[in-house]
Amino acid sequence: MVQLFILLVANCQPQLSYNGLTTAIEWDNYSFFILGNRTFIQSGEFHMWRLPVPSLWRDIIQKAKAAGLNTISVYFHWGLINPRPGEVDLTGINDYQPFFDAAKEEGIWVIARPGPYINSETSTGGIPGHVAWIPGDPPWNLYNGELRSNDTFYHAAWQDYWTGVISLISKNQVTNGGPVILLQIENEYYNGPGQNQYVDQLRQRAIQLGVVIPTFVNDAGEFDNLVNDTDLYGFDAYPLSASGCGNANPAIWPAIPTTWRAYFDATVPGKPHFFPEFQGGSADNWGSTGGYANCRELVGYNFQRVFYHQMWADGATAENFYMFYGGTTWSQLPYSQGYTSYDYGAPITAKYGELKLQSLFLRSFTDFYMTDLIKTDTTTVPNVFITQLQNPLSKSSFYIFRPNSVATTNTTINFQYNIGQANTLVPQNGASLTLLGRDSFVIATDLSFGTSKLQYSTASLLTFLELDGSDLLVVYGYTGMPYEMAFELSGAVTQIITGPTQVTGKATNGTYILNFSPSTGVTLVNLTTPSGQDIAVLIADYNAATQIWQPTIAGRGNFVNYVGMSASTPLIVSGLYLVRNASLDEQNLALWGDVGENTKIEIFGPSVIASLTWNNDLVQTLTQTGTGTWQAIIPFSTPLVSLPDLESATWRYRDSLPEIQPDFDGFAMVPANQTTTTSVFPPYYGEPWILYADQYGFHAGNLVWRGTFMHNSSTTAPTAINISSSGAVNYAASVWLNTNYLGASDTRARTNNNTFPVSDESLIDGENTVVVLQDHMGGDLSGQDMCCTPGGRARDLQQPRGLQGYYLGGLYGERAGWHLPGYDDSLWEERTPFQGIAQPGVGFFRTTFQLDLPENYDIPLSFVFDSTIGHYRSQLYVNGWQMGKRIANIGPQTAFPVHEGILDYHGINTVVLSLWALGNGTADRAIPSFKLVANGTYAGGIQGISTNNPDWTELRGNFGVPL
Ligand code: IPT
Repeated sequence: MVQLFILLVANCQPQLSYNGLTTAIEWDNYSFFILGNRTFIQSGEFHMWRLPVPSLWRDIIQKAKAAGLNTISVYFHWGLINPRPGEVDLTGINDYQPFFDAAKEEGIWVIARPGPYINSETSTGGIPGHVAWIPGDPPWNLYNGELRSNDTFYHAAWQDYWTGVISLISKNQVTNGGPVILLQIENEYYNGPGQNQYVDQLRQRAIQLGVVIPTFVNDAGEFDNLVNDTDLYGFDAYPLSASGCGNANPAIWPAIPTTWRAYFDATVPGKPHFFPEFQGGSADNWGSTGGYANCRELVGYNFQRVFYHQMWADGATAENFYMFYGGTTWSQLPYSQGYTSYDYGAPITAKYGELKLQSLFLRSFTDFYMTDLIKTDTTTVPNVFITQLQNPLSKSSFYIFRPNSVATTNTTINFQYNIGQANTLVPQNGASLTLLGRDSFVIATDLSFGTSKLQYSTASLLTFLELDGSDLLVVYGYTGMPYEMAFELSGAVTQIITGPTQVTGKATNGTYILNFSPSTGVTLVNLTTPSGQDIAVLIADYNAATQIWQPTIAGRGNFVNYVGMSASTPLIVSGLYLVRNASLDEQNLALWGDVGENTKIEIFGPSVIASLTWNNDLVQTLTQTGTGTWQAIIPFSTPLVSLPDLESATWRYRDSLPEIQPDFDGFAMVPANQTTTTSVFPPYYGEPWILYADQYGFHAGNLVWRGTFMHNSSTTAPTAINISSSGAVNYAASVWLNTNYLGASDTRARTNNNTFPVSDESLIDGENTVVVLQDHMGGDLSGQDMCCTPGGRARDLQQPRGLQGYYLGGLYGERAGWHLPGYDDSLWEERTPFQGIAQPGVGFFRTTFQLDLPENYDIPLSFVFDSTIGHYRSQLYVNGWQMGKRIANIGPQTAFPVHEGILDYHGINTVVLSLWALGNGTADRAIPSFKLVANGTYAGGIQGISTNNPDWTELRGNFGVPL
């Protein structure tokens, strides 16, 4: 007896590992432990910098929490935080303290991923231009110098950023009462000379700055990189490929990987199976044909079921979906191939329901956090791949079913299978289990919930809760498909069914078996025995299940809203669009959330509830049903949403290419007069000047080059102008000589060499002006275009011999601040972008409008361009923020979401469009149409969103810039 007792204790308290700095985060080979609790880290990726409205960060956090996630993983952006040498800015949109505070308050852990390099489809992977262009030795590494190594120049370059960002993260560690549990070092990096040392330098400096939580790396795949350079190791998996999903064929899936478990076991024995990034959607590229709609289909619900379950089958207990909410890669933040939207086909815009079903299951059934692989079986049922996992302590098993190969994913397979301790062939009633093509499901057996015992359920488990002394198990299945559940229940069972689903029950030898095929909606089955055993089962069809919410109720002490800490989950709400939060105060249940129509809800909660408030208003319709649940109607009234018609609005216009005029005064341009470069791409011609924009501090966006040369009747007339330009893929360049448009270079190549013939008439006696307007599409990413193709990195722009001097600047309108609110355009010509401009060039168009949208609603808005093809590029500025870049001849993005906070929903808004006409046709010189549209109307949302839109006076006026 004594021996047995010791054995049990040893079993319950496994040997945990920690990093020697804190036991707040520990692990064993099964999972992580957070503050002593075995935890399945179920995380979603979110980039605050892709949602530049700090008051909205809580919105994403609440939606993650409501989806059942317990963690959010975040990248930080070096370039935004450290835009210039010596300047570290953690204020305004870079002040992440409100994010950490909100995460803590809502009960969400945070995985911090500050890079320094982050990839992430952002220019140069987040490395600021001033660093990407530091001098170095000839490149053996990613960029110009020895970036991302222990090189001394680079080492000096990351100090300021790292000190700033790590100090902030350190302050918010779980050991300091904050939400941060893990710190990622670098991103998808490799073993290599100087690289392991670099990773160690980053880690050591972080520790010096107070980091005690474990550090980890994310390998780009099963590549054995940096395995023991930090405390923990994970690898990223994008089984359907990670970019350009807009061109992918959603019907084609590659093989379902089966190597994950063996790789983890071999590579990091004794450590949890951790996916720091697992495909949650996909990025898309300029010129894709299907856009994000295609991504949502490719990486859709079926993918979530088959591949996420496969991750579980491979023993994963820490998974982060990249992205949970994608957002907007606004301004010039995209890398050269990415367009403005980073929608990513992420779950917050699609697939939220399935993610929630999986996450609530994981949150509720802790037996799943510690399992051994019992078997994989590909022979018993032809074409079905079956994995059995079992908890070594409770002996609960989880059988995961999926198609054996992608070849059979269009076939429906019906079968029976032996499961559980009792090795029961299920379903026992002679019906079948059904695997529907691209699908996967999990059958749990021998599972305790509360004081009850489930022998098995072929219906999927969602959650359970204790309801006034009885255990309520919530399950779901597809409408019309047969399911079977067996409970340990002895004695005569009384069964009461409330709801649309037909349920039959049968008692045999201490087992009570339920059979049903879900009808639409929810059905409550109450089972009671004379001995007072009570089990309730709530059966939902799949769609109804996605509308079930289980908000947390705060506990006491610290970490009050964390499941697994002191928060409780004593109720579920069925039928709503979104439940963000709940509190149970004496007898009042308060719910907060969003609703888009009058909605009938049902609440399964403790009997103390006597009243209900929804978004702080008393719900009058609350009634208690015969079974003790509550029903109510959550009212929705359609508000008046009036949006301006931008097509009939007054727009003011001004030419934004005065540089082509002979008397142009050089306003706000810098001389491009450097004569040396550390670039490995030598200039082709045009010595002595080096015309690489990055050398002058211009790392992105529209660039204007202006050069002059002398000509008169005694000099030989040039016959052509040669321009070698480079701006990364998808860039374009337009060329003018003395106000004459010579033409454009727009091939989607990284670099172009063009010869523009010059006629005698276009030359003038005296000073001649050459102007080149080009796009710098942003830096490339590692592993892609990093080396050895001119233009991938060096944006050279080289002009003909004989030019005497060059000047460089962004668009005139940007230099002058025409995109900013408060700029006085009253004397400008009245002209609309639909009228456009008279010849190839650049125009700025401004309009303002008042918004007065109803309070207490969430009304997402987008600016939508016509999808008609023209040969123009346009940037959209909303209240000074550049929120979109449209390339009409490349696409695909036409709709540009702009959040409240950038838009003032209760005030004046300034919208500005730049129009760069690259062709001379009518369609090239005008924007066909441009509208402001609402993408939905929900009562609820996040209230009190503050706007922070500095105006012209603040941003330009103080610097003495003329109007
Ligand atoms: C992975 C990067 O770590 C991440 O930043 C992002 O770029 C993602 O890809 C694609 O959206 S790299 C992975 C494809 C191996």
